[in-house]
Amino acid sequence: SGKRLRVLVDMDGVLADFEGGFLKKYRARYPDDPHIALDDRRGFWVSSQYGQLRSDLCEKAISIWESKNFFVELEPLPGGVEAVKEMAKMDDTDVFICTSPIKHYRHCPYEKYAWVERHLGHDFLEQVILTRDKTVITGDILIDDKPDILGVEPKPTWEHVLFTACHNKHLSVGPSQRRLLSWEDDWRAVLDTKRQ
Ligand code: BVP
Repeated sequence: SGKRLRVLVDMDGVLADFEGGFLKKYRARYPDDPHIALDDRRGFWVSSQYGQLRSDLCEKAISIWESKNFFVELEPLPGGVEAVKEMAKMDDTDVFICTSPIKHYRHCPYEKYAWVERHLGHDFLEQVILTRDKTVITGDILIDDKPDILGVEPKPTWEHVLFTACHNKHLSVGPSQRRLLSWEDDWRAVLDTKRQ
């Protein structure tokens, strides 16, 4: 009963293994340069931490996700595709994938659609929202691994549920911010708290 629940699910770091895919391709392309183990990742921006390690590594990091086939070849994170499919079948529930493309647009937007088609099916392309500003998208919940989601709307309609990732696991989040530790965590209970 009541209105439908609208769930926004981020892609990189929530459904697709951006960090793992980055590290694998970075090490293959720059075997003689230092890297940052996933356990040592801090901060959302991979490029910033690599730039702090050594200034030339910032642009080397960027070269990885600007390359053809980076986004489409990302592995699904455990349980994510299954959870989204199950969510989409629930009564009175609408699921959208809400993801920010990089501004180097040659490959990324195309490959994000191709990834969704490959892993969630052609019909799921209807559910894709590409936006650089998630605050203007309305929804009840946004499941996202980025700790600070800002944009032009100061009061977004959604509650941001922080999805745990290597770069945010040590952050102490405010008392009001909830976490999903992984797709094995109780995401159904999180959704139920938002139903009318
Ligand atoms: O498309 C991803 C990769 C890119 O930002 C987007 C994050 O989208 P959401 O997960 O918020 O939807 N990205 C870019 C950089 C550096 C750019 Br310079 C980075 O370090 N990490 C990162 O994810």
